[in-house]
Amino acid sequence: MKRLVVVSNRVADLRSAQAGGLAVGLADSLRQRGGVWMGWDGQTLKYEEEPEPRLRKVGTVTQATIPLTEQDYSEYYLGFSNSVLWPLFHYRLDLVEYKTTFLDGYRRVNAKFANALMSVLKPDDVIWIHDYHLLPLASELRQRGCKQRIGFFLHIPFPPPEILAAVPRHRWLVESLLEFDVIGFQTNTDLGNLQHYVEDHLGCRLEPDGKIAIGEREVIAGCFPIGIDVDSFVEMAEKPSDEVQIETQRREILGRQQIIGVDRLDYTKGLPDRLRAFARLLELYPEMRKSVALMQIATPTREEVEAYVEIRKELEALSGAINGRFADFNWTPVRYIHGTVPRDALAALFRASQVGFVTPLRDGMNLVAKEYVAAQSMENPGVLVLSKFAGAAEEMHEALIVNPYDVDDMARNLCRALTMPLEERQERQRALMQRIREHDAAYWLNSFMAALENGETNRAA
Ligand code: GDG
Repeated sequence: MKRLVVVSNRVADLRSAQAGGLAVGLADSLRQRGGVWMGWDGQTLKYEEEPEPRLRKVGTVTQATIPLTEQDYSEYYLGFSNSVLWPLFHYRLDLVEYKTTFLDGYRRVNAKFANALMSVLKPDDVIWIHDYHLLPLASELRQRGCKQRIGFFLHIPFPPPEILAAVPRHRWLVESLLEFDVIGFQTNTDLGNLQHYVEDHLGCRLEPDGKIAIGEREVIAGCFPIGIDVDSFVEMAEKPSDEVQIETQRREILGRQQIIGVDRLDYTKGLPDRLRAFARLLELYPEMRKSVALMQIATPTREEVEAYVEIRKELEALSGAINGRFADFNWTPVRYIHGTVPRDALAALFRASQVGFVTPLRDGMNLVAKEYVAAQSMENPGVLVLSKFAGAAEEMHEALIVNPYDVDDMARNLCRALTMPLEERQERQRALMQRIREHDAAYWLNSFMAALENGETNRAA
């Protein structure tokens, strides 16, 4: 087997629990196969230096990390990646903030990654690059003479051509993307969006097997839905800590149900309307008051970007207002936690909650939806209420699928979930569990590697 070299903006700490889908999905997959993982070490230097990657072995994986400068951080990371590409790829043109220096920084850091990577590569390696920070990296590597096969996986949505056309230099971005040998997306919708763009804007031809023909070259573009390590999540869910057990028993004695939401605090996750939907539930169904509470864990992220400061303020105000309006001396309707919870506690909390409430406005996949299902017991499973705009909705049909912009629709489905008969819950759980087991982390890794190493076209989704 060839050595696998993975590259992403950050390298996750493989020994500790992480918040963030890329870290979770990749760590689960890479631990199994072993290899090299290269990325930024999270340090910012005041002055430019051409960095040598720092190597560190953790189990089967060698981590290779480089620092960035403060200017890189502001232009490449906060700027082009998170103030242009992130909002735009999530269809949020209103939140895009563009400056010319952002694009310069983006290109400079991709060149820096390419230089560092060239110093660790061996001729027989196979390279797998991740996410929107590194769209032009294959092109940079090819310019430096890299001959190895290079794959790319986009964890976030790929927007329709009319939206993509709003990014400055969008044509250059997509042409750079086509320098990869394999391009992977989460859903068929994302794949279709790239196909439309390359046909309409670049005049490329699509082969009957889905490959994109560019002159003499062929690029595989496919759908590879990311999954989780189901067994390890089940194991964590089955072993609740004393603290979680006591809290669950207290609720059971009081006859109270719990709705749970867990997200990075990001404007794409639909959090304000999720809270409004919960308030609407209490308005529409007064009998639910005191018998249900919402626990929302919102993990801080990208706090230097203005849009994230705004969403935090909005959520704090909303949860305060809902509690002010409905709370009683012995019942708090919303428990809003702005912080990070250990992964095993998260699994146990999912199992102890009767509804998993996952309502992004747009999401590449959404691993929380899969984790909530993995955590349920077959004897008494909870119900997943899932946004139709999460990539996960393409596979998880047995969830209650909602429109995250429609507060009434979400409230009605919350009520349906909270009152659903056991038999129906079990039927849905059985089907969902089977699906997340079929498309788990190992399947994702293996199907992508089959395309990258052997040129197999993926027909999974
Ligand atoms: C991107 C795409 C795609 C969250 N809070 C805590 C915590 N988490 C964990 C969750 C889950 C992960 O972080 C979040 O993953 P998601 O998939 O929901 O979302 P993104 O971070 O936006 O991920 C997404 C993903 O990449 C993978 O391709 O699915 O669409 O946007 O695993 O459990 N983990 C811990 N404490 C927390 O407080 N331990």
